[in-house]
Order: sequence, then structure tokens, then C-alpha cells
Amino acid sequence: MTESVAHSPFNCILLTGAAGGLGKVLRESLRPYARTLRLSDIAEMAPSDGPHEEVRVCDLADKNAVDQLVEGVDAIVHFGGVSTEHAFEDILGPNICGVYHIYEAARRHGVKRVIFASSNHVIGFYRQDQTLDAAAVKRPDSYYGLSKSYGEDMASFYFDRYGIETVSIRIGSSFPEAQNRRMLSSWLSYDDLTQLIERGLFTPNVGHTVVYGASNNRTVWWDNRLASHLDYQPKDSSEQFRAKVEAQPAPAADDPAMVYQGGAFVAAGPFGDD
Ligand code: NAI
Ligand code: 15L
Repeated sequence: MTESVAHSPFNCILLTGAAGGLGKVLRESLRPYARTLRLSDIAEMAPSDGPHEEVRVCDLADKNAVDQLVEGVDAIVHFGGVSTEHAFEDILGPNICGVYHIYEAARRHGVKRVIFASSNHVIGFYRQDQTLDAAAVKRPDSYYGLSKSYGEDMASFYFDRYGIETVSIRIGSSFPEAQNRRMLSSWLSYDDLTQLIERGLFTPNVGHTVVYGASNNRTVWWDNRLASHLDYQPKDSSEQFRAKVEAQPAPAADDPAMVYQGGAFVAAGPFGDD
């Protein structure tokens, strides 16, 4: 048993979205923080490689299945769901019903702490020359962004009504590398994401805290002073990718990728017009 597990208040942490890009990373990096990680997704996952892992296939849109999934859990790291823009009907079950099912199961089973993978697309219609803190009025850029905005409101409600605490991380762009000019500002390294989740799990009295998930990039659009109690200290920077990114042809100055914090998401859709 690692030192961290020995001192962790968490016997079992549930990670949803465990088959996804970030879920596969967190499957490894969250290991020190609980005796057991319960890994869940609608997609197949690699089998458990020891008693520190449980693997459970579950559809977030299925309320009874989520209720069973949460039984015996001390904290939830909720990363499952549709992760890009789609028609509203495709987002409704996994993201909107799904986040309700997670909080309702948390209430029923006495879970006191949730980390919610929110997104920069909650505020994606702000321009890149604006600096925002967590109190900025939301400006979702997509049905996907709306679903994350709803998830944050769900977190706020479940704290006010039932005392379940949440850290909602408005993740920028969490990938191995910053892939374009926008991501030079929005990039979040996997190590910094893990630090944010660790701070979210272990900081006392977070109520409902909204924190922006970006690394220590040279240009950042987000001010995390309202989440200073988390003591998040990003260690990485997108500067290491700047030369490669700037060697790419620059998009036009009025391209949404150059204008809006949410980039291309602001221009997706409409859906369903024949
Ligand atoms: P991903 O798409 O690779 O992973 C999402 C996982 O959720 C997938 O494995 C998928 O099978 C699962 N899922 C979808 N519908 C489900 C359902 N009905 N029931 C159970 N599981 C379902 O996305 P990624 O990049 O790993 O993101 C993880 C989370 O972080 C998502 O919630 C995403 O919205 C959020 N996020 C990610 C960012 C990034 O830069 N990677 C930025 C902002 C937010
Ligand atoms: C997100 O919310 C998405 O999940 C991810 O795939 C990226 O598009 C990211 O935002 C981004 O804005 O770069």
C-alpha cells in the first residue's frame, strides 16, 4: 500500500468515463488516492489488474444502474458522457440525465464529494481577449456546453440542498500536446489535471467550487483567484509546443478558433435540418 493510500480518507473512488482519453490517464494517476478505484464506462475497458481496481460497464442514462454503481463509494470523479458537440437528443441521456443520476445516487448512498468534469464550453462564447473568473455569467457555446452548465447547476443545488460538495473543473484542452493556437492558452497537462482532481478531493470545505483547468501557460484567459482555497499550482506550460503550433498556417483573424474561447464549438450545428 502506498503512503498516500494509507492516509487517504477514501476507501473507494468511482471514476466514470474510464474508457475515454482522460479516463485511461486517470485510471493510473488516481491510483494513489483510494484503496479501490471503481472504473466505469458504457464502453469496454481493460480488465481489472488487481484488487485496487473494479471494472463496471454502466450506461449513465440508466438511473437504476447508476444507483447500483455508486453503492459503497466514498467519492465520485465524474468524467463520463458525450465530450463534444452533438444534437441535443444525443446529449440528453448521457450528460443531462446522467449527471442527475450521479447526484441522486450520491445522495441516496451518502457520498459527500464529487469532482465534475465541466468544460470551457460553459463560457465558450466569450472572446479570447476577455479574462474571466468563476463568477462570470455563463455563455455556453453549444448543446454540449449547455449540458456542462446544467451539471454545474446540479452540483450547486445538491450542495445547497443536501450538503454534497463538488469541485467543477472547467477543463480547457487536456491532451498530450497543445495542437493549435487556441490550445496554447487552453491547454491542461495530464499532471496538472491530476493535481486539480487531487486538490478537489482533499481540500476541506469546498462547497461548490468552480475552477478553470489550464496549465501555467504564457497566455491564459482565466483567473482562478475565486478557487484559491484549492491551492492549485499548475506546473506545466504549453510553451514547449509553441514553435510546432506556430509553424502551422494561421487561421483567418475572424475564424471562431481565433476569436472565441470555445473555438469552433460556437459555429457547430444546427442539427436535424433535412
Ligand atoms: P472521451 O469522449 O474520450 O471520454 C468520455 C467517456 O464517456 C467515453 O469513454 C464514453 O464511452 C463515455 N460515455 C459516453 N456516453 C456514456 C454513457 N451514456 N454512459 C457511460 N459512459 C459514457 O472524453 P475525454 O476527453 O476523456 O473527456 C472526459 C470528460 O472530460 C468528459 O466529460 C469531457 O466532457 C470532459 N472534458 C474534456 C476535455 C478535454 O480536453 N479532454 C475538456 C473539457 C471537458
Ligand atoms: C472539451 O470540452 C472537449 O471535451 C474536448 O474534446 C475539447 O474539445 C476541449 O473541450 C477543447 O475545448 O479543446
